[in-house]
Amino acid sequence: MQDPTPGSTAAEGAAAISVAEASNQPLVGKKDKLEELCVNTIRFLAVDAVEKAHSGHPGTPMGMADMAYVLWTEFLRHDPLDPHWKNRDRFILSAGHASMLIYSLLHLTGYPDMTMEELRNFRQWGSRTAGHPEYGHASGVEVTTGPLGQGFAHGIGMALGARMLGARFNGEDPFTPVNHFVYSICSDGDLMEGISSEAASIAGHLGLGNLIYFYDDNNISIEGETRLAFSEEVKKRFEGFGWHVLTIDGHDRGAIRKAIKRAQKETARPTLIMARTIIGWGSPKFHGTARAHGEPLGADEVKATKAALGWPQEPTFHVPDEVRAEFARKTKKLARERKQWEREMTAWRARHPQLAEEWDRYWSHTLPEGFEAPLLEAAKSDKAVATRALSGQVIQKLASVAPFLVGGSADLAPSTNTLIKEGGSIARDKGSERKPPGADVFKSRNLHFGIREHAMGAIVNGMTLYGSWRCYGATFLIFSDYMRPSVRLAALMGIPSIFVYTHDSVFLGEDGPTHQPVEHLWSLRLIPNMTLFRPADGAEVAMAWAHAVRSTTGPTLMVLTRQKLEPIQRADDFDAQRILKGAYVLDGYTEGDLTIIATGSEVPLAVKTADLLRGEGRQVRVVSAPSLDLFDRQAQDYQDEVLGDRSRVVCIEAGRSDGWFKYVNRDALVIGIDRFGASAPYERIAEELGFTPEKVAARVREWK
Ligand SMILES: Cc1ncc(C[n+]2csc(CCOP(=O)(O)OP(=O)(O)O)c2C)c(N)n1
Repeated sequence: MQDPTPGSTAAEGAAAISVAEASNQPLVGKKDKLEELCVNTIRFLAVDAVEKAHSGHPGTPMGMADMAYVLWTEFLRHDPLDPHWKNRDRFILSAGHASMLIYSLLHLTGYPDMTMEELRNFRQWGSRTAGHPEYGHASGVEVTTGPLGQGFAHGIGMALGARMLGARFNGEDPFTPVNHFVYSICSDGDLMEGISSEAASIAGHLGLGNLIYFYDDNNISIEGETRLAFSEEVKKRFEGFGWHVLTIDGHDRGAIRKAIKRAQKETARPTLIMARTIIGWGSPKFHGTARAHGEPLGADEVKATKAALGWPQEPTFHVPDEVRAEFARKTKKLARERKQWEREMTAWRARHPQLAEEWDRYWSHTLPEGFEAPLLEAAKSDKAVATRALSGQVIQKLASVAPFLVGGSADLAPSTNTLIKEGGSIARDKGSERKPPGADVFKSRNLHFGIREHAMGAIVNGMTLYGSWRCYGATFLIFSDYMRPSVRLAALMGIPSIFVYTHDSVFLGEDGPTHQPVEHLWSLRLIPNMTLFRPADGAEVAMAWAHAVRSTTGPTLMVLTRQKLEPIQRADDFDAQRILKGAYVLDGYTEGDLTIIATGSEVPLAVKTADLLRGEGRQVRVVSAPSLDLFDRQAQDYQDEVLGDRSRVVCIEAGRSDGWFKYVNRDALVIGIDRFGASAPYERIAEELGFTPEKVAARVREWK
């Protein structure tokens, strides 16, 4: 290999390690040469794919290639032929813009669906090689990354999931079914984003020693050197969080190996390996510069880089035979561990049949036949009750039949009613502030996210992605804003995370407009592929939870009241499955010249208003719409039947009105709240904003 000639570079000072210096690989011996060839293959697959797509990020994979190579060929326990192996190490490329790095690794290690054709189709319509790695597109991509910081925090959910599962199944037996690591490569951007601090803080607090993160410390982001905006001492910061921090030259493969080994031995703290690297490593002109970050190198520079690293100019997407053989050899070795695990697992099952049954239940999320009935029973009430309280009752019942259901709140559990009674707390042991919790603590079911909604969203997703859990995170609806990026990712990935949002409207009262959601219902409903429930009574709450735990294709959002709601009178033979149509005619009046449709706390209001109007001789039907997302998925005929004449509909919901016009004509009456709320007792707010039966009835009379 020739040393590339460092050309003019904007990177000075700390960033300006020369390529020759950074390579630091005395090229003696066959092994080193072969290794160098393997690492350069990763680099040039990225370079060529970005060049062909005319878009992408070549410099970061070029800089990360050494760490990725060592990790993926010597440490990461995975089997491309069984990508869902339960005890595999999880790998997260948090710096999702460097996606060609993971695609190259998946290809070279032999994931059957990551063909050369896919690499050639990088960033093209229908390919598995999306611009940023997308969960479900390519096996081996454990989580969708791209919004910086998210992958970092999702990985912490996975590590927590692993510790919790281990606490349940790694017993006295010498064989421990769960003993893998969670690895990630993250970047400056990941560490700058606030979510990583929240998540790192929890990981340090809980002593998640099964986490090994690489920080690609290359001093470069889009606008130039990171020193423009980032000068904190990352090492001290993470040590402050309680992490074990190592610093290495990220191009020194020997140092990388040593660091991973040290990290694996550190069981009481998560490890951050700060790896100093050079972005665009190998590019004579652009290495160490922001220019290498987010655009193709360009034909001339590709040529120069290939020449500098002794790489053939043609063909593009070149994988030397010996490289292919080397990856195959090393992957086969790592994959052996899977087979060994399977064998030991079979023996373990025979020794512990009951535990094995439980293990299967966790992974299949099996629920007893007819499990909804006790939920419905638990949520029955003939008194006024807040839906958050009903939800709390349902959670207890559900938790008793679904051991895989766990969750927590961002320091609001007494208000969100999400604590699993007798579920214990995942927290540090009392009296040992700096000592990580003992293994037993992870047997508990209640998570305490602290006041960290951003991380909570991502951790719930990480737990869900892990595979054995159904996990919820709870806070006030207003603070869903603080976790929206993760909620969106859950929907995009199509995973069944559960988000519980209480204090769902201005009717939370005295806390005032900072705490009163107005735009949130519609804002959340705009996210595709998720199901928002705003239940009106116990039956709807129970069915919402039943939907949430059964879902496999997207997140469920539970939106619940703080205030008490009058119970809804239901016929004895009411079929609760109707609730899952999303909207249904509530009372017996199937004919009616007016339809009032409402959600959650406005359903009892609709019922009372209808009574008033019926007293005046009008035909009125009431429709309860606990989930407009489910309603949207019903056949057109059903939707037409429920809504009736779309000019003769009154919609009532304590939130922005705009979205309702999707269901009704412009001349329909939509009673919403198109202003911020106010601080006052909720009865007064209802009076002022016109949310009383008398005021609604008056609006109806005025209208038609
Ligand atoms: C939340 C978020 N904000 C902004 C971006 C756009 N973006 C993509 S990469 C990047 C800079 C990243 O710099 P760094 O993390 O150091 O990556 P490197 O330059 O090393 O590739 C930015 C701002 C993003 N992907 N996510």
